[in-house]
Order: sequence, then C-alpha cells, then structure tokens
Amino acid sequence: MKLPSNIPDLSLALPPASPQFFDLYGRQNNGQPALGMAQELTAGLCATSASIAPKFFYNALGSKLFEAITGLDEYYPTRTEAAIFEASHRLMAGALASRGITRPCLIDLGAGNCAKAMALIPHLAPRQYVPVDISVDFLRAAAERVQASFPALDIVGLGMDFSAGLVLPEAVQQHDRVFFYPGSSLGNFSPDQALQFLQHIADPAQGQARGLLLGIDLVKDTATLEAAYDDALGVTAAFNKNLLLHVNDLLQSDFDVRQWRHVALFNAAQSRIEMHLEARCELHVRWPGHERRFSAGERIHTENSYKYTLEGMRTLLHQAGFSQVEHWTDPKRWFAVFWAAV
Ligand code: AVJ
Repeated sequence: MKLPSNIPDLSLALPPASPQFFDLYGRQNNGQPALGMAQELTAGLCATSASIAPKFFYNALGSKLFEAITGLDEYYPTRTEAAIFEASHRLMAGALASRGITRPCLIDLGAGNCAKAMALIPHLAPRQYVPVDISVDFLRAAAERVQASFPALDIVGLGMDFSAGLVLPEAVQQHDRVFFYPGSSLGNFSPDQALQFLQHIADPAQGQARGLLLGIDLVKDTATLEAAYDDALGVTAAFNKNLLLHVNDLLQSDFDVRQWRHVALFNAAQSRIEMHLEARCELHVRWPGHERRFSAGERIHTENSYKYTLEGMRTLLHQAGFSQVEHWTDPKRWFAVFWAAV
C-alpha cells in the first residue's frame, strides 16, 4: 500500500533502535588490564604444570577464529545443536509455556556472534534479550546486528567475565528469566565447578531464573572427538596459538607462536578433551618482573572440554536443584539440548 504523500512514513522517520550495552570487563581506566587478570596469568604460567584459562582465547581475533571453527566439517557440535533446535523448538517453547513462561527474558551466556539466539528468538519471542560475552567489542557488534534484525526487541548487551560468578545489572528484567547456555560451553568447567555454576542459576535467591536451556556435547568415539579439536585446516591450532598473542597483549610478554605446537587429546578417564600448547624447543618467555623457562616438549594446558552422558547431565541438573528436566538429542546422540526448570 502506498502512503499518501502528505503523511510522513513514521517507520522510516524513527531512529533505528540500538542495544543498551554495559562493558563490565577487566580493563582499567588507563587501558591496562586489571591487576587480577595479570596475576591470574602469571600464576598459571609460573606453576609447575603451566596453564592458561580458556576464557583468554576470546580476544577479537579469537572470537573470529572460533566462529570459523563452528563452520568446519570436523566440528560437529554447532551444526548438530542447530539441527536439534530446528527440529524441536516447538516442544521447547511448549516446555516454557507449560511453566507459564511466554515472553521470557533470554540471557545468552557466551553469546559470541549471537547466531544461535538469532535462530531461536522468532520461536521464543523474548521480551528482552541479554547477550553476555567476555569478548566485548565482538559482542557489541553482534548485538547491533541482532537489533537490526529485530528492531523492536529490547536488548541489553553485557561485556563481562561470568566464569567467576554472574552478577547482572538492574537493566536486566527480573521477570521470567531464562538462561540460554548453548554450544557446550558449560564443558569448560570441571564437573564440580559446573555443579556450582548450575546451583547458582537454580537458586531462586541468586539469579531469579525460571529455567535454563543448555546445549551439551556428549561422549562418543575418540576419533570423532579428537578430529573436532584438531581439524585438517589447522583452524583450531590457530585458535589455540592465538591465546599466546592475547597473553602478549595483556601481559606485555614475548611468546613466539612459531615455537609452539597445538595438541588436542581425549582424556577418557576424565571424559574431557584437553588442549595444550607444546614447546617445540627449549625456550624462555619474559614479561615485566618475570621469566619462565620451558623445556622442549613441555606443555601449557589451555582448555578442558568435558563431555557428558545424557544420564550424567540429567543427574547434575537435578543435583543443582532444578525440578523438571527434559532433553532433546540428534539421531546419532552426539549432542543434547536440556530444558531445566527451577
Ligand atoms: C566454546 C568451549 C564450547 O569446547 O568445543 C572449540 C571451544 N575449543 N574448539 C568447545 C573450542 C576448541 C568450545 N566451547
């Protein structure tokens, strides 16, 4: 229908809505990383068994490399999870509706490029969308793209590290909060830490959550698991090594990525993929006030990615205090999406 020429088209006259955004992460006023972060990195690097937490993968380039990983043939989790949502979103919306939740506040933990939420938003019709991610600038750009796709949606972006605890600002609606934790990111926690985190979400006194939509990777044959974390193109290797560039930026250290080799292995006893960086030769790394020698073959442990069984995850969710637990999976049972109601 054509508008009469004397009536302005208000949809064009309105400024495009833009998301609210809070940067609650780590850099101090002088642009230096917070002291706690430098201390955490130094402690990990100087330990007898060196380690760096996986949250440090996600600088701007790291988030892009992870996005590339999600498109690899070997990396089955992303497309398998997307297929589960595609096949079952009506049942999922029904599970929420059966608890009286029709317009949730959708809190997306580790939202990254927000692609998973973008596919879900038309089906869950959230009243508010709250993407949370440690990669602040990457998230800011993604939140703006979500806003462009859903101009009327109330969006509150949160750039923060929630691995040590989740404290939400007042701008986040308290009514009908549903946490969305897809992609098996919960697998970065040890089972003990995962239980604590889930308990926090399930505790009515803490997060005021009504429920949780959780995507989790399942135990399967070792070859499939290891290929997913050591792809033929070497994208995961680049993702792993980029952590050293991020640490150089944060600590003013002098890691040379060419001196390190990517290692990924399935530790069946602990049911986890481990990623390491292995020194190709004897080498020294220096940063202000510190020096660490690595012998040839010595490793820095950079990630654990725990794999669960359906029963194991159901038990964990009940242990955490959720009252009703349902799940959906793919025909090969490679991945599962759980709905856990408080
Ligand atoms: C984002 C933690 C779910 O463990 O599969 C991908 C990260 N590491 N390839 C995962 C990752 C190497 C990913 N999570």
